[in-house]
Amino acid sequence: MSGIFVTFEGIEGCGKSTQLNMLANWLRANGKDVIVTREPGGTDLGEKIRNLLLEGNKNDIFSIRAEILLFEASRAQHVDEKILPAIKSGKFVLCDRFFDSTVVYQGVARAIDPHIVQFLNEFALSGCVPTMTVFPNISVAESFRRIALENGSRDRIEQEDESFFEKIRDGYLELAKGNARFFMVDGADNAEIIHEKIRNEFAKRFFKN
Ligand code: Z5A
Repeated sequence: MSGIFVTFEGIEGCGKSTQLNMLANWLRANGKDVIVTREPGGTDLGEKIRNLLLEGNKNDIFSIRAEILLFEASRAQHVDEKILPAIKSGKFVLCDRFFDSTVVYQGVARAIDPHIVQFLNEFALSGCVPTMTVFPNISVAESFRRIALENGSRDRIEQEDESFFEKIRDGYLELAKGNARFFMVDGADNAEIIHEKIRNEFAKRFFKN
């Protein structure tokens, strides 16, 4: 038996976590065994790496090579310890961010050579590619508006300026173009409407019979 692996991607505040949790609740209500996880993180080691990556200030000296290797280290542990075993035992795995984040944040926005990003991703993934990727698309202005409403402190990467997040958004739009794995939804809609669209698409892809 083999499970289903779905990732949620997009710029900060686009509603990934909200939609992931709504989908998890719906699946559980339908008797499915669901695992909810996130990147960076998802394991004890991964959560320690997450703290290293997100604490501090955007002006701290943080080599972009060290940054990408830490994201990939977290991912390798996550795949081996949690994601692959769960998929093999038939569970539904829903993950908040995965390797597409590295493609756009480190590849597009930090301008690391895409061949190196691809090589490192493949090494960390060990063949573990998501079956579906949900992408709620919002404008950068809407992203900043939502984050400001939350009133919390911004992590090291969230402190980047608007032009950084414009590159991220463009990167995701480029990645999603013509890629059947992606399901892009208008993230500016009401959360319930978005959930209904995701649920319908999920049912179409995985509960055909
Ligand atoms: N990163 C990287 O660089 N490379 C990598 O390989 C990986 C990650 C894996 C992790 O942050 C950071 O690491 C991230 C990328 C980088 N940095 N940035 N920026 P994260 O994933 O933990 O956090 P985040 O990306 O910043 O997401 P978030 O702030 O948690 O937002 P979200 O999950 O997309 O949205 P949300 O929490 O569901 O909603 C945000 C707010 O909007 C909240 O108040 C909601 O109530 C509200 N909301 C949600 N949906 C709606 C709708 N439909 N309408 C109105 N308001 C809404």
